[in-house]
Amino acid sequence: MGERAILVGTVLGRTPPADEEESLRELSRLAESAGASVIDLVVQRRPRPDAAYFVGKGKAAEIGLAAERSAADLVIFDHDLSPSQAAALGTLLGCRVIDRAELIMDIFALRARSAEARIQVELAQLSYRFSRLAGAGIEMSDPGGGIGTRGPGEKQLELDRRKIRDRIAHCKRELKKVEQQRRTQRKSRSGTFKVALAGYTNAGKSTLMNLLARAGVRTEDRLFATLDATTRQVVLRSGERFLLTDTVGFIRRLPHQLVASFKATLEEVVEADLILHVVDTPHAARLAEIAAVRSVLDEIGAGQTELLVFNKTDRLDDHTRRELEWHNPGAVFVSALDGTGRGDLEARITAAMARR
Ligand SMILES: Nc1nc2c(ncn2[C@@H]2O[C@H](COP(=O)(O)OP(=O)(O)O)[C@@H](O)[C@H]2O)c(=O)[nH]1
Ligand SMILES: [Mg+2]
Repeated sequence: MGERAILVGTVLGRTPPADEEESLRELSRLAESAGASVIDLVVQRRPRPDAAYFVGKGKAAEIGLAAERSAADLVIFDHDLSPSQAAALGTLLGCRVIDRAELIMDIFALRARSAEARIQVELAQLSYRFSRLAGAGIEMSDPGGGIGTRGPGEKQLELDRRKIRDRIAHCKRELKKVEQQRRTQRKSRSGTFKVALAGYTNAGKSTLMNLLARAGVRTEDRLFATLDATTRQVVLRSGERFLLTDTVGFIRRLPHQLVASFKATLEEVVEADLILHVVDTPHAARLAEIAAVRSVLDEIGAGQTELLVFNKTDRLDDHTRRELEWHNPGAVFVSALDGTGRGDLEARITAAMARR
């Protein structure tokens, strides 16, 4: 039996409620991916977060009661909590409290297989924990902390902080080596046209990789099945060659610690000549997902040409398809699953190669 989780979403300010609903649906999938079972959902509307409890003390007490009644192990907040909010909520709710960022990092930790991915996830988690400890330190040295909160407590904190800092330095050194290896590899491949797949998690990037390159990459109907970068050579019927890279998918509000620590992996996207931005087209939230992917691409500095690839057309109705074609004249429509549109996509890649 997995942990029993209550999810808490907050519709802030002028956010359309539908956006928070979609975000909560996704949080629910994330929680299940991490092995939890979702037993309750709480949605609240407020103009801005409460400084002390995020959802406000009254709502927090209500969630506490619900947690007690349903014997929940865990309460997951859809928004990022400050260290002091997380601590205050933990005390009030009487069970473990985590936020979206921690949940996403947890899933990354579950999925990490290669040494590189493991170090990258560890670095992200440590950076996150370190920023929390730094916050705790400030609170503990607050005059309001009182007798008993300083002294040994502070020293323990100092020790933890030093241990974490040492470990962070270790991870960074290891990743430097990986980056160096990748750079050498890339140098040996320079001259060959490079195409990178990017997109929301579960959009079908790995399936498309397997279609084009017969790569045998793991594809699954789950979030973050792929964390590593896989590069294969594709030889088209015309005889032309290019390198295709499949890599980690993105998500709304991807914790920036993860983006930062996956720098070596994401460098493959930054260095590509062409980005295939794969979209889960039948998904109602495709526009928000496209925006989320573009914001991560911006964050990593991938400013090059992007070709929108509307995938899963086998499950798309005609009306939606015509509408998308009208609004995105440059896009390609494919089904990575049954191969429809493959010729179009290959022609577009060839055209991009010719332009270079
Ligand atoms: N119906 C349909 N399903 C697809 C298509 N492409 C991928 N999928 C499914 O979508 C899920 C996620 O695919 P995957 O390639 O692992 O996504 P990734 O996270 O972007 O790498 C899997 O269950 C795939 O079988 C498609 O063109 N049509
Ligand atoms: Mg994948």
